[in-house]
Amino acid sequence: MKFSSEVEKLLLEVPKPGNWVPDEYDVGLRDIMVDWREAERVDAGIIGIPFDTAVMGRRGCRFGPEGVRSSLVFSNVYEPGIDMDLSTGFSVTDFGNIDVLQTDVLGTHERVEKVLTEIFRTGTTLVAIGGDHSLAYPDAKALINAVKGRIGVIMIDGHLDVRISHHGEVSSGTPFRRLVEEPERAVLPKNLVELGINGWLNSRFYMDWCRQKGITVIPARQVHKQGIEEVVNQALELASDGTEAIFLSIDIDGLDLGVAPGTCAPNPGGLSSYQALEAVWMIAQHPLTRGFDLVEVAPSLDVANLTSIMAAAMVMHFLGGTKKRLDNKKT
Ligand SMILES: [Mn+2]
Repeated sequence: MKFSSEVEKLLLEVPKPGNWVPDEYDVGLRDIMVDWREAERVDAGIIGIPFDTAVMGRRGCRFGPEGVRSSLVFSNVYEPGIDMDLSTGFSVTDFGNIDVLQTDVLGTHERVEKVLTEIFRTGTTLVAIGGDHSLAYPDAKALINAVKGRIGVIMIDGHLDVRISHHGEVSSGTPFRRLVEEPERAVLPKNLVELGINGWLNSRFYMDWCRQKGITVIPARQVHKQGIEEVVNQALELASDGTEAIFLSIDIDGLDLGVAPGTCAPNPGGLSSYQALEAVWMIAQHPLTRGFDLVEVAPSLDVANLTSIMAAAMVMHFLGGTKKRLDNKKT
């Protein structure tokens, strides 16, 4: 693949997976994933954004790409439950990590938007592994640039992330307010669905703002009572209403702290691993879905790698759903 020289300079070398003694009948993601520099064209790709300077609390998710990748590359490419095999008729690449600016939030966002815009323009379905949640703004903005129209956004998170924030500074708590107030108004409030909001983590002030704007908030408790399938179908209907593409953004703290302890703000009562995987699987298959960012995985705060393993499984389900979407398009 080829990009502008500016973007190629911003893509760091693709990390090599560690040593492993495989069962020769297994096919792992490491066996089918190619370096973007050697790829002709690809169906899907992953990219890492090692940046956590916008986190207000405990940092560490700049090591998210490293943690998630190390679980991800050793995943087998077959899953019996969804009966998905990525080893045939599906091309996937690793774009490596973006050369971020460690202490400059907006400067980093500018780089991220530039790189992701060019990748989305190739038609590649992209998974961006963060990094903190402030990145959802440039990540989704890149998709807006590529489709030149309105997009729908489904986010899974413990927090509303529509803060004005301290003195109005950009933080990991502000991306969805920024998206709704984005200059081109490419994300209408009616096309934004916040799923899994939960816990004693949010303010009434921001909940009222979401309601006044017309943003749909589906708390985790409602997901548990109503069932994941019903709420995801509802979310997809809203996000696809009059839009060109759908972007999925998952803050790992939208999942229960039992399955995602390794994050800045672990969340009791969040989504179960099954609910999260099913949501990703369903959303990835929607004809409009083009991008996914998975953020706030902090390996240094993790317990026995659980959070990285959980995150890697969601990426695999997203890749599986993407293959299914592309297969559906062919038939
Ligand atoms: Mn968040």
